[in-house]
Parts: sequence; structure tokens; C-alpha cells
Amino acid sequence: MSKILKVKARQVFDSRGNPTVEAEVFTKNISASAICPSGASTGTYEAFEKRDKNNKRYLGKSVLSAINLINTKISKKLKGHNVHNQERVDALMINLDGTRQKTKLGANAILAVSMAVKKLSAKIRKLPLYKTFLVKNNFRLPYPLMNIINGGAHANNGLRIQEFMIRPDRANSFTDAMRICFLVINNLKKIIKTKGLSTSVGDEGGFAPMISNNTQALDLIVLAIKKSGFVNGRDVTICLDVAANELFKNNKYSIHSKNYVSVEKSIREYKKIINKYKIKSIEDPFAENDWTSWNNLMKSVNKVQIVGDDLYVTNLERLKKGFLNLSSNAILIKLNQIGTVSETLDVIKFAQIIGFKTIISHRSGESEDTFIADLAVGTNSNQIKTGSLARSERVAKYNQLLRIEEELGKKARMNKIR
Ligand code: 2PG
Ligand code: MG
Repeated sequence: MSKILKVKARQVFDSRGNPTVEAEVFTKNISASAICPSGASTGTYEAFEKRDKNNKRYLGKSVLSAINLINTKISKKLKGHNVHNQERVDALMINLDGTRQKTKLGANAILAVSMAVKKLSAKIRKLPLYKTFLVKNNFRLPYPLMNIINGGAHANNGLRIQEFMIRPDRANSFTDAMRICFLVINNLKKIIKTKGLSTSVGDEGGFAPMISNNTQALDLIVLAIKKSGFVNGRDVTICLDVAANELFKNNKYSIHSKNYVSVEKSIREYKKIINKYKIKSIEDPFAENDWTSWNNLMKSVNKVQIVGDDLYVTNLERLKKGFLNLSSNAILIKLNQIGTVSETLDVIKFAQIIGFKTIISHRSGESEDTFIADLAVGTNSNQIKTGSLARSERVAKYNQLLRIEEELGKKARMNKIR
């Protein structure tokens, strides 16, 4: 048994330049650290992110109180416990906090420690991190859901939909998947340039041209796929994250244009773009409490992946409700929505038992930490969503997956997309 000696935290910065928590866990001879990410379009039911709202030195955004809690209360609580017993360590922190949404200690404090414990355990056992989750052999590489045009809360171009992504469905290796995405992105860049639009990127590395119409963005992507020599809907498919919480008012939605319209009309519009652009996946098509509309969409479409992000917030109770309500057929997994590694794994296990696809996801505020790349392989998750081929905090995850694929060698297999 390796005993935890202490936990130490420090304030570092995320990809948006905002303060975030890094925790370092120590045994006698060795330590490991992890950095907590942070979202912009967050769901109401997510675990609580603790920030020093009243401390103006960092405009209310510092995480010094969370760090102080790690250095004192959490460190004291975990001292002497077995670093290999992740569930016990996580339970100790959950109980120490004692609230439903981890408001006392902050999920950002708890998660950074939880991830660091997991990494330290792997390091001591001299195992690559991905080998320490659920899967013991027959590892599968996830399909990348690569975000290539940013809108919504992640850009300031006025695009209603937050993320326009591509998925290389016919790729037969992760290396191949990356090459396909690389080609489409480079062609998209050329097309955007020729139109006299800006090729600057948004928070997740996708282009953020000043267009405000969803179909304009979709047309650009279709063209880029074609220019790259691929068939849209077959080799490469278009996937969306609508983040509809942000587009919801008085039971109406402004998804397809600036006007707020009924759910029925929104579904009709969804069906039109699904058919026209051969869209294969839609995340958060409706708001987090609008269970009926989710179910209506599920009943109206065929062979489309419907993904719950803000709807489930990686929370087992909400996932169970969604399953019974037939709300979706896939779940987005974000560690900091729930706040510990153990609870995240419980959700993944349940989702896979009920036949939901699991998609491991980054946050819009990320860091150099590549934990989620290993998590995706270690849970045989079907897809990973971690931004575009731009911004090192996004590319770092893809690079880690390339390393894992190389290490698996002949044993490496892609997951099944269909
Ligand atoms: C999302 C995420 C990640 P954020 O909505 O899926 O892309 O965004 O981290 O801002 O919640
Ligand atoms: Mg989302």
C-alpha cells in the first residue's frame, strides 16, 4: 500500500487565461499533479465551481479559497490513505464536502485532487494511465469529434449553434482519423479565406468567421469535406453541439434563427438540416429541463446520435431519468460536471450498460492536462470531443491519443461508430 503523505495545490491558468486549480498529491517518494478545466456554457445541475467572487485582485475569478481548502482540510483528511483506493479517497472528499453539488469545497478543488490521485496510482504501479480505468484489454481508440467552427458562447460572431464538428466515420485508425480531419480543416481555412472572412479561432480552436447563419457555416463545411476528396455523410459526418440552454426563452427556442419559435417548428427545422447536411449527431438540442422536447425529437428522427450534455451533467440520477424518458441515445462525459473520477466512471458504466454511446469531453477552458485522452481509451468510449487542430491545450489530447495508439501497436483498434 502507498500512503498519501499530503496534498498541495497551486493556482495556475487555463486556456482562456482564467485562474484554475492544480493539485499535487504526494506519497513518500513520488508525486503526481492534475489541473481542473472550466466551462463557459455550464448546466445548472453541474457540480459547483468555487471562485473567490469577492476578491477583486483577479476580478473575482481566483480560486485561492479552493486551493486553501485542498492544502488544509482535504490534505488532512486524505493523509495516510491508500493512493490505490480511488473510490475510498473520492468518498472521503464527497463526505467531507457533504453537499449535493459540492458547494463547500468546490468541485474544482475535489476533482483536481481526485485526478491527481488516479495519476499517482498509475505512476506508482508503472502503468500508463489508460490501463487503470475500466478496460483491461482490447482497448479501443475513440473517434474524434473535431470542432471546426465555433459559435454561441465560444465566439462572438453571432452564430446560434455553439459547435460545428466533423467526425471521420470511415477512419480505420486514430492516425488516419487525424489525417482526415487535418485535410478538411486546411481546406476549410482556404475556403474561409477566399470568402474574405477571418480565419481566427474561437475558444476551442475552431474557426470563428463573422457569419451568423447556421446554414452558411454548414455550407462551408460541406464544401471543405468535398474539396478534401471525401463524401459528406459517409467518410466524414457533420455533428453539432447546439447548447440550447443558451437559446431558450418562454418555452421557445432561437436555434435556427434569431427569432424564438415553438418546439414543433424547431424540430421541423432540425429535420430539414439533418436531411440536407446529413447530420449524424446533435448535442443538447433542447434545454436542460425540457425533457418532453428531447423525447419528441428522439421520436422524430432516425439514426441520429442525440447527446445529453447539460441535460445529464455526468450525473447518474439525471442519466437514469433520461433513459426512462427516452431522451437521448448518448451522453457527454465531463469530469468536472460531477467532480470525482469514481462518480464519472459509475456514470460511464451505467451508460454503457443501457447502450448509450459515451463521449468523453473537454471544457472550453482547458489546460495542458491530457487526462481525458487516457480516460477515453480506458473506458472504450466511443468518441472524444476535444476541440480543433489548433490551440495546444486541444491538440495535446489528440497527441496523447496518437501516443497511446502507437503504444498499443498491432493491438490498437478503433471503436465502432455504427
Ligand atoms: C460543451 C462544452 C465543451 P463548455 O458545451 O459541450 O465543448 O463547452 O465547456 O463551455 O460547457
Ligand atoms: Mg455541450
